Amino acid sequence: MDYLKTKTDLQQSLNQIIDETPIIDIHTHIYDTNFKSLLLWGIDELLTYHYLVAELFRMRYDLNAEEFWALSKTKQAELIWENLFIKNSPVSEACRGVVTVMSRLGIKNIRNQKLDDIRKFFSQYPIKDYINRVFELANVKEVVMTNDPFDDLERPVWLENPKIDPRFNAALRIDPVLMQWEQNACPRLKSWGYDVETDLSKNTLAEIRRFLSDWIDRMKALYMAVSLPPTFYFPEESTRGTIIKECILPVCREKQIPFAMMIGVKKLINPALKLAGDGVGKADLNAVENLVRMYPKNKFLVTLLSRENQHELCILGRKFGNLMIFGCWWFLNDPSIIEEMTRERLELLGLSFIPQHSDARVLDQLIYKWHHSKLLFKTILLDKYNDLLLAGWAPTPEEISRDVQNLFSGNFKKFLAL
Ligand code: RAT
Ligand code: ZN
Repeated sequence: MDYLKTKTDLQQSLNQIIDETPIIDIHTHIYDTNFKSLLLWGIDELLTYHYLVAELFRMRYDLNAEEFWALSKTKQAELIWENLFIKNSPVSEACRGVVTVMSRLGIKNIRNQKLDDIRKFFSQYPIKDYINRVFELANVKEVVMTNDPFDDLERPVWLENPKIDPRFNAALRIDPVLMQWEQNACPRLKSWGYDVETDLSKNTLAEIRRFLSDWIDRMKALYMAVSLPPTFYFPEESTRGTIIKECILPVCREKQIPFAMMIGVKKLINPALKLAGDGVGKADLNAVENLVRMYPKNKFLVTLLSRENQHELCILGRKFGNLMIFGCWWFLNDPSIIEEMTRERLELLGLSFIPQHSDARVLDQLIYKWHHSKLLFKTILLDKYNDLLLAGWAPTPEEISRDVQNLFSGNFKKFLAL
């Protein structure tokens, strides 16, 4: 056996394994080419990412939001470039991300480039080649999209039975069913031929189940997903509570797919900023505890937006095998917090979690989100294996490779197969 007996040996082996192990990115907002304009890529999309829009309004408090939104995308991108990259150093994680993407694509001397020249660089690629290039650079072998049947651009694509690129898996996103039943989901289901009423009669609940099943089958969805506010509770005598109990959970059981809950978003605390206007709040984890205990035959994928919830979530994870903790979501996807959360999870959960997802909204972001996280995983795992070495356990490269594979794809696949 080839045991790794020094920190230097561990480091060499680990760095290579982390670079070479392909990833399944379990939550993104990117699409395959069938979805046409929904697939975002290139420099203008990178610069107008909503994380950067929020940062622009800090630097330019004088800017009127309506005037900003009325500008063309190229003008918005120029404003962000000028204010967040030229007039100030781009040190925030989202700004650094844009720089990493450009560097790793081979753009030299980024700071002295004209945006128009960078645009030309991106436009040299046919989109299919560009997808391959990005997947290769990020070493991502598959992604899971976020698929919303209530989206008027997305829904018609699915209805034409598209042949989806096998690297792009689907997840059925159902926020309107749980968050806006009366005013939005109910009338729309009705218009699509489901016999539903706003009251939740037996028949309406059966029709909601039929709707969910139809769309899981149509999309071949790997899981059903929702984003929930910090006030989310379960069990609850409410429309949301009833639909979860009577529709979501039974359909997930029948289809043997997980229910993914992303909890902690305070939607539109600053409405003028649109997608960039959401905030965060601490969730009540009794809700998750009740769900995983009351429904042992259901599988739950959970990520929480509040840093303050993370330790409690790990403890819950130790008690319930039907709970799979994933990712450092959105406001947590920053080096200092990824570092803290990943160490905490390794210490409390061993290797039984999914350390990261990208949440990429722009294809190219796969490059930086994974590059930055992998840099951190190299340091964190080196510490963990070295501590183990000092305790008297020398791992082999094969064992490290097995562990990293589980973190990067295996844990997700095994959880789906349960
Ligand atoms: O991270 C984000 O980009 C957010 O805007 C949301 O998309 C969030 O991840 C979600 O899926 O609701
Ligand atoms: Zn997301």
